[in-house]
Amino acid sequence: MVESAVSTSITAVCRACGGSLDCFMSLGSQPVAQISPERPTEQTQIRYELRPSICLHCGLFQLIETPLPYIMFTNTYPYFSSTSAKMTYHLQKLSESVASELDVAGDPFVVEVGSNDGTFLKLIAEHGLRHLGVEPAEGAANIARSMGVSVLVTFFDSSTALQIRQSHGQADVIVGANVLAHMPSIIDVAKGIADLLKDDGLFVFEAIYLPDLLRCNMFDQLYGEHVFTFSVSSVRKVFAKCALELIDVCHVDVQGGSMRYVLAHRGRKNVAESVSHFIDFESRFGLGRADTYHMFAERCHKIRNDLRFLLGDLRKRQYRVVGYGASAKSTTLFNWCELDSSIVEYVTDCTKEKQGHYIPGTSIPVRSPEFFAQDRPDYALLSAWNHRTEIEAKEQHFRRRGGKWIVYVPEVATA
Ligand code: DWN
Ligand code: ZN
Repeated sequence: MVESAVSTSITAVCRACGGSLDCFMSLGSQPVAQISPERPTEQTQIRYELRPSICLHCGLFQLIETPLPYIMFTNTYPYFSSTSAKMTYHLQKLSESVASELDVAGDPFVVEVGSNDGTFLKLIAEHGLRHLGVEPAEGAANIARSMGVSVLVTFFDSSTALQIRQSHGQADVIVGANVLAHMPSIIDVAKGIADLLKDDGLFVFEAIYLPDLLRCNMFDQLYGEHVFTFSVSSVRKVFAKCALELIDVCHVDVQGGSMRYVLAHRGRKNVAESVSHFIDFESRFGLGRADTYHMFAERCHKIRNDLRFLLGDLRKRQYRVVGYGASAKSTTLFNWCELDSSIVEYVTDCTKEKQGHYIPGTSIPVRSPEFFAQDRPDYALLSAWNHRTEIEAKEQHFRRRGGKWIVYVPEVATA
């Protein structure tokens, strides 16, 4: 793996198995997704070429080039799970199901990798269970700490795992929600998980599910943080390298379609039928065929053309268009589709840390929901489409006043 002077890592082979990669599309030069500058199109912004690829050997979907983790996950990283009621509810249900599996008498220990703002661990802490979050973004960690959650501010890897094992002992349960896909050194991370997990422990993580991303043309879920997009077959192969066995999977309806993976030390637990069910499904879906990815690329290019045509036509007809949701996804959307503030006037976002800044790489300002509520745009491009129900419920005034939403996955449509 080659690391450029400062900011990105580029791989010529699979990050997990060293197999050859089929790079099936490029979404061009991109800035770091969540670093929203205070001035438009700051040229100092670090950029990388967004090139998704598939490993023809182990089936791991991965980016060829990504910004280094310390550049993406800074102390002021502005994503917080609690900005979404749906995500908050989902993580609290996960927390309850983990807590219910634990034998409190045995003084269990729960570790969350990428604990963000403590939305998951808060309930574990409230149950009085021993726990530790591992989170590199100090801002998010301090929010968790303010709710009584213990957090180690660092990146999780095999050395952090050893440090925690020495200071706290091994873990009964290790959890990761939308974080394992963000860790380029995935084999070292898997080694750390295996080392930290008790012999009869469980490792539970959730990540965007590759067939969902492909089927729904979610090109905007591709950005530097999402180094990998997992499938059941690739997870089974990657973690088997550290003697971790995939024992159960469950599809969950978050982030546009995700999978919950449950792993244990090899041979320690029975393997549920769900694993072979999804392995068969993925084979029929065509995850092992190169043309699956090339057809995905063609569909995404059609979305890009259709969206640019629609927005250009609305502009010609003097309609006002804004965006809704300065998500990491919106960085890929606006940069790949080359949309600037002459086409999308601003983007609304409830995250205070994003308001007054700009969509990375663009001249598009981020404004508050209060600004959106008093404004009267004709169209709103929903770049947080995975929260559509929640957002439309919040913004009923927009449609009542004749406003229309524009969505673009799985295809361009106005509603
Ligand atoms: O994997 C990741 C997912 C879990 O979250 C991370 N790599 C980063 C992040 O991705 P994202 O930024 O695309 O996540 P969201 O949750 O789709 O972002 C939604 C954006 O919209 C946030 O900036 C918050 C904002 N929002 C809003 O303004 N009003 C969200 C909701 C629900 C709202 O009502
Ligand atoms: Zn591979």
